[in-house]
Formats: sequence, structure tokens, C-alpha cells
Amino acid sequence: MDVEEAGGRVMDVEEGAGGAEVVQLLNLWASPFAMSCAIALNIKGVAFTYVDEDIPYQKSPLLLQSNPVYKEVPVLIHNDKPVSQSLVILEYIEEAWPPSWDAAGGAQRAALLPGKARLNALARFWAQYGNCKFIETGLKLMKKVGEEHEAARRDIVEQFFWFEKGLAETAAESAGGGNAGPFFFGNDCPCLPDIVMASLVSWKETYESLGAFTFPGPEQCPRMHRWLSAMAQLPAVTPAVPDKARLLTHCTLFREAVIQAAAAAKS
Ligand SMILES: N[C@@H](CCC(=O)N[C@@H](CS)C(=O)NCC(=O)O)C(=O)O
Repeated sequence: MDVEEAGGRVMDVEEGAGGAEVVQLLNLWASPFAMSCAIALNIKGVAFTYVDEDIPYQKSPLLLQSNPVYKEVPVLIHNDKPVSQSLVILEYIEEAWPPSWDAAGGAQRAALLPGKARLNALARFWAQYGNCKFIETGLKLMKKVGEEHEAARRDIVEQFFWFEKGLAETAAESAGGGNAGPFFFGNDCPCLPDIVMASLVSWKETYESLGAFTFPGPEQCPRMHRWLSAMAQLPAVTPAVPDKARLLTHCTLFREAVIQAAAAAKS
């Protein structure tokens, strides 16, 4: 199947057996990286099935075959062809299911990027910051002990403030600062950095509990708190993020095991 993109390039997206597209997401229910891919597929209206992995305990042959380099989820398998690394997957989703508009200019299929080179670069910058800094720091609150855990507690608060600034600055650059929506670029619809950070809807309290700290409140970070409540209500987000209590219990138990293992290694 050839898919005509908005910009006129033609992408070759092969069909699955019988002509239907087959889209699978190799997943770990608690993974913030996998959540972002599910949210992007939901935003695009792409039907997919989850294939749940038991990470880190048991990795299926399908995962090991489809992501032999990293052996991590998420992996998107589109008509038998795997794509891995969540940022790469998000860009792939944008290309494979490109934005489209109706005659009145309304979005039929949403765009994950703002569409202009400068704004696309900003979107990718904040998406990468979310993926490689914020989420990685958050996971250290669960996996690390001692000085590394202390550093993660400090870093994640600083990173939260950077997102407050990022929301303000991208809104100011977009449409001459005229956009007043809750998401990046002052938009009413989420784009790449919003999608990368969306797991915070379910992870916020878990990060706070794992690190024994509290994120800055609405008086210090009004944009982030507005962003969080808007994100939590999106129909594309709610089915893709786990129950907060289940997540907290799972991560607390995982952390207890990490602390015990570290203590045993010392003695
Ligand atoms: N940079 C990767 C990170 C993916 C990642 O860390 N996935 C974790 C689950 S949250 C995983 O599969 N880890 C494998 C393991 O623990 O062995 C991405 O953005 O996709």
C-alpha cells in the first residue's frame, strides 16, 4: 500500500495478510516508554493489540527476535516489521499514518509534529528531554540507591521546572504567542513532547513516593499542573495509562527488592 503524505512524498507501507494492517505493541504495562507509543496510536486512531512482556524476568522469543540490539520494550510490529526505541516509534507512527485534514481544514488524523522546521526541532528537543532525562531520572528513583538515588531526587524536580519553562517558551514561539491551549506550543491537541511525558499522569505520585519528595505545586508550576489535568482527561490517554494504585504497589515492591539486594551486597 502506498500512503501519500501531506508533503507529497510517497511512503511504502506494506499490508499484512489479507490486505489489513496488523499492528502489535510489545509492551510492559508499567512502562512509560510503551505508554507513549500506545497514546500516539490512539491519537492517530490506529487499531493495535498489546503483546505483554514479563520484564525484566522473562523476555519472549518474539521480543528477542524483534529487538535483538536492546532487548527492551516497546517494540512496534507493523505488518511483521519491527521498530524499536520509543522516540523512533513515535516518528514512525507520524510517517506511517500521516496527518490529514478535511475540506474545512479540520484535522481528520492529528499531527504529532507542529509542521514547521523550527517548531518541529523544538518538539523533538523536548520529547528527547522527556525520554532521556525526565523518565530515565524517574526510573532511577525506583532502581538506584545511595548517592545516585539522592541525585535523581534533586534532578527530577529541576527537570519539572524545565518543562514549565518549555511549555511557556514553545507557546510564546508558536502563532506569535497567541495560542492559549494547555499543551506544548499552546496547542489544544498533544504533540510529540506531550505524548512522551503523558505517563506522568499515572507516574507522578509513584515518583514522589519512591523519592520521598513532592513536585512543585500549581503556584510554582501553573503550566505543568494545567498540562497534567488536561492530559489526564484525553480519551487517547486514559486507556493507555495504568491505575495509579496498582503502579504504586508494583513499584514499591520492586524498590524494596532493590534495597534488599543492595544491603545484601554490602554485607
Ligand atoms: N530508550 C528506550 C527505553 C526502553 C526501556 O528502558 N524499556 C524497559 C522497560 S520500561 C525495558 O524493556 N527494559 C528491559 C530490561 O529491563 O531488561 C525507549 O525509549 O524505548
